Amino acid sequence: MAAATQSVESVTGLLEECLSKQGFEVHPLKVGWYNSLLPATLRLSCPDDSLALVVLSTPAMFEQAFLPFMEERGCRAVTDPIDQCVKHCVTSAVSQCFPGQEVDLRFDYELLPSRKPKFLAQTAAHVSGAAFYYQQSDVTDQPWAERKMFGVCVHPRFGGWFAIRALLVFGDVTLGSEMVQPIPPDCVPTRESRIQLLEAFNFHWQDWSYRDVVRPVQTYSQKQRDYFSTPPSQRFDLVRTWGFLPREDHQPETTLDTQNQGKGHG
Ligand code: B12
Repeated sequence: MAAATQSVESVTGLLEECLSKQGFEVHPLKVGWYNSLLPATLRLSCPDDSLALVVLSTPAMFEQAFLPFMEERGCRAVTDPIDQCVKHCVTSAVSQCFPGQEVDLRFDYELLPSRKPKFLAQTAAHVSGAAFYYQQSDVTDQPWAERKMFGVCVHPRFGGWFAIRALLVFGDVTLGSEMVQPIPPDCVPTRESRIQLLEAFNFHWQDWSYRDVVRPVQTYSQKQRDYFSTPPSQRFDLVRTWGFLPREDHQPETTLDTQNQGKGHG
């Protein structure tokens, strides 16, 4: 497909058509919006007017993509099963929608040789307008003294019941200057609610209360909650109890530079 004929709407729409059926959302952004916030070591190396798409998983991904993936492929005790599934869905969608086109795919769990993340998922989600990234600096008169508080994105429809999975960079699709950067909905507007959100995310993330900071339209099913509440090392045993049998007859994954964060980000 010739790059010159592609508009942001056509690229986003094509991928969305494939991935929305599997419980993913796709949001476009201009690389420059992302790069302008980051130090050189974390910036993307393509031109600032290039198109990128950030891919989020919604609560439906578990039933619409993950369980069918496990059914079809069995569980493979190599890398995290959710990561394998997301990679499979995104890679297949990209080769189906953009055959022969060069697309730089980056997943949330991948690291650069410098051990830094291949992309900052929350910054990308914020600049695309998909989910507001609440950071320590968004709280005036902070109550935490010198302590570092990790920031968290809140989706206007799913609250914290989603994850940011991938960034697709189209170095040969150039966006015009008329494309305006969207502002993500500020659904946690007060100082008190932001403090509550950041404290829940940093001090009690295991109870998942941070996910309900806004009333979500959909949350994770009981099965999905059981899955993510299980420590990553025991998830293979859990999925076996659901009837998914292990398969060892596969080729190992080819991305040797990838590494799980060990937390099993859900
Ligand atoms: C490393 C990592 C961790 C580490 C360190 C956390 C951290 N934030 O540094 C640990 C292991 C502790 C961790 C834990 C968790 N994590 Co984690 N983690 C990551 C990971 C892989 C990279 C984050 C990172 O290193 N950032 C680097 C730091 C320096 O970035 P930063 O603080 O945002 O700073 C940048 C911005 O401020 C930017 N910037 C500057 N100015 C401005 C201005 C604006 C407007 C903006 C937008 C940006 C911006 O510049 C800075 C860099 O120079 C991301 C996935 C990814 N690839 O991004 C998931 C991720 C952040 N984790 C996530 C989650 C859910 C968790 C857990 C709840 C675990 C879980 N299983 O669910 C816990 C919660 C935290 C806790 N209490 O422990 C989710 C968060 C989703 C969300 N809604 O925001 C992510 C995005 C993964 C995902 N797939 O969705 N995590």
